[in-house]
Amino acid sequence: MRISASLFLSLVFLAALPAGSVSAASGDRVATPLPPITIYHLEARRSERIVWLMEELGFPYELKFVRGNLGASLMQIRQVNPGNPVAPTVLYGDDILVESGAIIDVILNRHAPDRLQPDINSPDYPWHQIWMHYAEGSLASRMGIDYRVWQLQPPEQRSPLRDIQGTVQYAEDFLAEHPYFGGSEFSAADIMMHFPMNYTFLINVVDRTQFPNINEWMARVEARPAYKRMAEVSKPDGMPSPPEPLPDSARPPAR
Ligand SMILES: N[C@@H](CCC(=O)N[C@@H](CS)C(=O)NCC(=O)O)C(=O)O
Repeated sequence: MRISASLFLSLVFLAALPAGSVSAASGDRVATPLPPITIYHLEARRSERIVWLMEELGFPYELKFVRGNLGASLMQIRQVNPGNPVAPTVLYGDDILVESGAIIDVILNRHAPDRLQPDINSPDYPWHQIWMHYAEGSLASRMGIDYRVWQLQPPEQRSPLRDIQGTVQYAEDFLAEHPYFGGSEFSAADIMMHFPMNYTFLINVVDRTQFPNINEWMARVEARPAYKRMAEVSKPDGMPSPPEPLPDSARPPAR
């Protein structure tokens, strides 16, 4: 079989790509080589999203945390990122990256543009974007506010404003029609949604038995080999210092 000169050159180029880079992506986006990545981590906290992403992609990374000691892990983060010591803090070459959604976007768009996100022109793409942002912008923020407020003073009636119940219900309704937050396929939006969804159930700000689609989705994504590898390396003992669940009686009554 004859191989044309340009095909031959492409094959040589692909073979020479360094670890962490991929071939030309969909459209005209081309992956660039991945710089060294170090993930500063707190066990079973948001930084697990980046570990999970790297495991899904099969990309190399170094993981820094002190097993079973969130305070000591946070001290490590403070040393590299004193101005904003949060997890994830990611050393990306010489740069320090924060905000899990932004970190995921940088890694995917630069180094794996054809992975873990629907094609930009597909019907799934707007939904993928919505859930990428909903995870922190709506779900995590309402979960945190309602938990703290209801802990201090259990409400006698439900607020007419959107609260965590409606915020989770919206996700439940979406999953009645779609298998993943990425739409028809697993995407980085599922990685973004998992942490706040799991935490919402853990702190008992909603009754998780009311959300069968979310429970089923959670079991399905947690069965992924990359999730299991992430759990093994980044939370070998589960969650240290878990938050105290809200008593059922501290949730507002149904409308
Ligand atoms: N929106 C940020 C939130 C980062 C964040 O608050 N991380 C928590 C862990 S889940 C943290 O580092 N907390 C330590 C602290 O607040 O001192 C992201 O998505 O990365």
